[in-house]
Amino acid sequence: MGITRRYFHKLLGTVVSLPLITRCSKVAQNKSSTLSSGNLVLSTWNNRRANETAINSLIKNQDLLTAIEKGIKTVEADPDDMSVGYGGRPDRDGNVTLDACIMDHNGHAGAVTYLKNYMHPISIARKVLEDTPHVILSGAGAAKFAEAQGYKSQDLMTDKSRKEYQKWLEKGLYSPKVNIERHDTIGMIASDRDSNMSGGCSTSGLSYKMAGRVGDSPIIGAGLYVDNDYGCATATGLGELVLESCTTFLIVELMRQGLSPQKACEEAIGRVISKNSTKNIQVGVIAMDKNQNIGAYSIQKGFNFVKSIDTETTLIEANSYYR
Ligand code: SD4
Repeated sequence: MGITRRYFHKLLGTVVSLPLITRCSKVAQNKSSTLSSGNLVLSTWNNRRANETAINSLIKNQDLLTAIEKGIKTVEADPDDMSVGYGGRPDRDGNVTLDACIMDHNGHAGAVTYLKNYMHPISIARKVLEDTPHVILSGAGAAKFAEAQGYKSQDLMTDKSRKEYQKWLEKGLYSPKVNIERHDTIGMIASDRDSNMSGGCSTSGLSYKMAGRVGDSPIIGAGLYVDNDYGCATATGLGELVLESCTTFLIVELMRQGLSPQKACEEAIGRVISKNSTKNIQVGVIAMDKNQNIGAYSIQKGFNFVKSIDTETTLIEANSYYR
């Protein structure tokens, strides 16, 4: 039997907490003052069903990872969401390749990248977290692991995505633009009634990307980051820009230094804008802190997200840099 992650962590021993700088400590000390009594789930874009599934799971007292996995699976199985799982647009070679990650409140993560033909990469990412000593499995190795875990590969193209792909092949041009990319990637962050936080992210990546391309979504600190003491964040949009600025790590780090989730999101998007030409590019982020305060921001108009508190789910338009 291999070394499982749990055992691996045991081998590493207990994590020693380091003293925090004064400004950070203040944030931590305040945490009980405005604490919400309930569960909170946020997801990028109008992923209402995913949110409702996740929050219902939390209401039933299921754990955060189960709630997140269940929520994200609804999108992965939805043929009408063409940025995630089944029905996701393929790469240039006609392969649907999937990226996903999940991160728990203990700061541990699992991810799969460039995984072909499995409907539920989020579940396989969770298995990587729970049953291996690793954080990321990629490509053929991830597929081998998925098979060993009992997952079955299947064709993830639908008639619609195949037709669109055939049409795209006529010109074969690739130039990502604002929302023309029709981003629908699901990044989900959640906090339970004990104020623990976790998150997950799943995507088929950019439509018609180069074969082998991996985006931000499965990369910890880029597409998703959770620090249970301070907050969590997830991103969507043109992954290359998110990867190059470690966007979600930055957001959480800024919250750790005392910024509100909203200000942290704005600062992180500002960082992307300051280093890139972003007139036609979309990146959107959402975040929450330990007190369940939330933030969201994007480069372009048109980014929205869903928020569920107990039984109420609302779609919210994020503010953006360009209006
Ligand atoms: C990627 N960030 O692979 C993803 C794309 C995305 O909705 O968010 N699409 O770059």
